Amino acid sequence: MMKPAKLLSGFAGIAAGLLVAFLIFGMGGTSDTADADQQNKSNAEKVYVPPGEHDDYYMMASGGHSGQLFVYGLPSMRLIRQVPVFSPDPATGYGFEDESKEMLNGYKWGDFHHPAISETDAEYDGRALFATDVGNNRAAYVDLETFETTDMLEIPNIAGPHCAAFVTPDSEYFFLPTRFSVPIGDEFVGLDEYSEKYKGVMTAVEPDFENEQLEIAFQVMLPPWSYDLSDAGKGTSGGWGFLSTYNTEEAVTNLEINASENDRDYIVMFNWEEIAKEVEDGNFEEVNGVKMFDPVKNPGSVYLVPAPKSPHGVDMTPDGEHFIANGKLSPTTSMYSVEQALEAIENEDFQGEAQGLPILNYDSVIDKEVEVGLGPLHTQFDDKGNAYTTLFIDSQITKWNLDSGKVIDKVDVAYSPGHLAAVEGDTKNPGGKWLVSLNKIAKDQYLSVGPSHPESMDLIDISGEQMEVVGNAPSQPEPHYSQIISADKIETTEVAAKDEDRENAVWSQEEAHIERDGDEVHVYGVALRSRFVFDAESDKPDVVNVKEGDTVHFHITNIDRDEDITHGFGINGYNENFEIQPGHTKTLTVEADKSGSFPIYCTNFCSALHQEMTGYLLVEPE
Ligand code: CUK
Ligand code: CUA
Repeated sequence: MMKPAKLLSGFAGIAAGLLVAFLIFGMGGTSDTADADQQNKSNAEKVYVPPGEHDDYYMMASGGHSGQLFVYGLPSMRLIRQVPVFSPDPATGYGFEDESKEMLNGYKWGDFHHPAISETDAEYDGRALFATDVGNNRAAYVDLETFETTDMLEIPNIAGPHCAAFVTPDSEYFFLPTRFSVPIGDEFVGLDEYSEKYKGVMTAVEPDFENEQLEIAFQVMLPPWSYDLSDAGKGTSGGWGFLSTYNTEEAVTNLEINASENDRDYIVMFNWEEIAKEVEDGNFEEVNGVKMFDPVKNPGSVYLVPAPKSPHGVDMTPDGEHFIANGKLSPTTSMYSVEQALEAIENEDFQGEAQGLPILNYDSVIDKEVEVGLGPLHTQFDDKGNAYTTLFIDSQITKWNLDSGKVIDKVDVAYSPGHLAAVEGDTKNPGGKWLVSLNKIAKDQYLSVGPSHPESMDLIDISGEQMEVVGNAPSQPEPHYSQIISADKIETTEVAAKDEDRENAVWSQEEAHIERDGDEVHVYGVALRSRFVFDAESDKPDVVNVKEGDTVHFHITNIDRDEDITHGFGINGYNENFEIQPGHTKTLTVEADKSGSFPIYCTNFCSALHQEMTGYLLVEPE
């Protein structure tokens, strides 16, 4: 230790001393830069997942108007998979091969806003994810063992189920209230009768986990307002659902101005357990084959709570004792007490009614108003009694305490956050480790691919007192919402079970054959590394001969039963392609309306001889 001191003697020592002093006092920026570098390094370590290792969480992000689901790993923010839900996908052949084509039923797009993971006892259970389509009024079941869409429901009597999906604590139902109001029934009604004849409709969908299917249980007729966001009660508020409304002005045009006149809109509180009982007792009318419940004719299950101007998100606290409404045009967020609301209902403590529904007295129900900042949209929670609210206008996240209502911290995000998602954030036990800000605008964040830039997301460490932005990544359009589930709750199927009785399946090369019935041709083929076998008897087993005008059904089984050995099936010049996962059977129906020689080839690189995995479709002219 003495050596350096010795070196600092005499003139050299003075010069070195000056240099040190200069470095410390003269160039304050250098130590700032060093601090920032150190900070970046330690942040990078927090989110670094080494090659071959896995993330701790799955983030299931909705793809908005792409109609798809995007699966990211956290904390790395790596995009792991795009799962087609409401729109066709040429890579997997979703919407091309028969089964998914039938499910999509001709729809070209969907608008997927809010994913909901199934729950058991108010915790994500990792069985399924429910998706809703604002664009074309559908709901879908995504199986989380295979990450495939297994069922699609087209829902009548509704327009734009934006205020969805929220799942009840034991996945009895998930609810789809609508953004738009439309006339009930098939009769045409003009906008001059909007207030009387148009209705917002909420649909209760019942999942069937065994068959991975969905069914409409009932619908509830609501006033002609816009329903924006929702959440399910749990604990004290179990059995209840909460929706935010705007346009209670009932404007039919120029909503930007006309739907922002009232100082207050409402949170709709409804007792779904009670409504389900009423429906069971026959208190409904059938509309287009669905049981429609009218809460005005059957009072006692739907109530209104005044909320700050044009509320957007409504979120239940993890203990189910409070609900929080964010008024997007107000600088405050309102926190209500469930206990007080139930008491007000009990005592008929009403301040009036709207469209035949009682309005609870605001002062009796409000717990506190919190000054969070400008443009509050959505709120999430941690495991320490704190809430996190996005501020769209301020481009910030506010952390505030649920008990005290005090703002603890604010952090900048890039830019204009809509939703935010905390790990296990909608459950009764939020994880408290990470929060992702889902930003609407990326501007200068990445290499420009202008004029259209991606959306962006910030990863925020919320384990400490202060929030810390530790990562940022572009995201796929458009991340309205996501839910983040602990990776150990997801158990995937790697290879489909060999089912000897499966319709249209052929389990060996020797059994591959072609059947003809008039102009219907059925090819029972197999795909394996690295060939197609369509007809074992033929000296050219990978060639299919048909006549112009025939309908060809390719039933192809992937008999490679190894993890991740997927084969593709593309027909050159016929505009068809699909994938077959290991152990699966898929059917593609092709109208052979064009004569000629069309190469068939495997489109998914599967082996060293993948390029050799080919065949021909020969269509003889009429
Ligand atoms: S909405 Cu609030 S920011 Cu569709 Cu959930 Cu997008
Ligand atoms: Cu099979 Cu490439």
